[in-house]
Amino acid sequence: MIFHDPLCLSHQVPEEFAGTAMRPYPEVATRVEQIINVLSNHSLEVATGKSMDLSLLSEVHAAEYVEFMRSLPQDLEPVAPTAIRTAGEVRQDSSFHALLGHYFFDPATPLMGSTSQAAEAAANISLNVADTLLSHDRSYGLCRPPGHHARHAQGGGYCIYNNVVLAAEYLTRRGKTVTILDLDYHHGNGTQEMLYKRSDIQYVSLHADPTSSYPFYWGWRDQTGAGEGKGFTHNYPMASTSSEDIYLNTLAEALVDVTDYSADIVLVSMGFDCYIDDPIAGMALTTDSYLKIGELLQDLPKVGVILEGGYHLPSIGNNFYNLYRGLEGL
Ligand code: OKP
Ligand code: ZN
Repeated sequence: MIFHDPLCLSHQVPEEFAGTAMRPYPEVATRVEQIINVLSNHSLEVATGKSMDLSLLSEVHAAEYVEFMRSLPQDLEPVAPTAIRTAGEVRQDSSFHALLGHYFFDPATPLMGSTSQAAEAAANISLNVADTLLSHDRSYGLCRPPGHHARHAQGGGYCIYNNVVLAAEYLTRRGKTVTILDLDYHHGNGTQEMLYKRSDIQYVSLHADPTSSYPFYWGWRDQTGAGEGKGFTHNYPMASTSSEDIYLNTLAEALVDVTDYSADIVLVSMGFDCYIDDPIAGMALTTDSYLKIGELLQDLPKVGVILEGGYHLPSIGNNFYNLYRGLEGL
């Protein structure tokens, strides 16, 4: 099953702050539309799925953060935080801008009136993917906005809710062990942090070297988990310009961790931004590489794919389809 919700397309912010000037926002609705186009050209249908119980959202995330998102006015024009609260406090009567800097860790993640609805639709898709995996071997979610940077009580990095952690939590509550395999170019700092002390969800990530790539402060090789979770986080930082060879060899290495852990279900936090022409990244995967990645994952018994980044248009459509082909053995 491939899930999509038109509400995910309603979050459309025009630009982000890029150091000295604004630039067009790369996380556009067209990304998902192009995936759907390619899928429908191959006669593959996407479904909206069921309305799932979203109360889990306020457990995985701080209830007050979810409440803040729900309180945004429907007609809010795109706006990003101006100051990030790295210290100090917000108070009861703190202004909207004060709260924005409190609930976001990144000045480049604008919000607008439809953002909360879009983010809940993405979360709902992710829960549909998880639920489907209880009875099927494969499931895909065209989630947007993405999720892997989102923290327990903060958004950032284009992410509002951590879709993949939500799916993983849904599954562990039904007795399953889960691996999250994060193949986005950027490290999933939110995912890592939310699972760092847990042993029932393994986190394995391939990503660009944090010394030079966003999110800069996480994803080091020696971050391997803490307490109960010691040994259940595996980071594979790579040169930010890595070739297909380096990428696939590193993936083969990381898959040893995955098979050693032998989770009931593998959720792939799937970004397509390692693609050679991605406008905000720098690696060199091709459309063919995604077929190879799918094939490398083909023997895993149960796999769910949750969309994260990937900003080159229109290649994202064919890249998604090739991953699908590899995973399905088509
Ligand atoms: C989201 B996902 C790059 C600035 C990056 C935020 C990137 C968020 C990526 N020069 N700003 O992991 O694809
Ligand atoms: Zn990314």
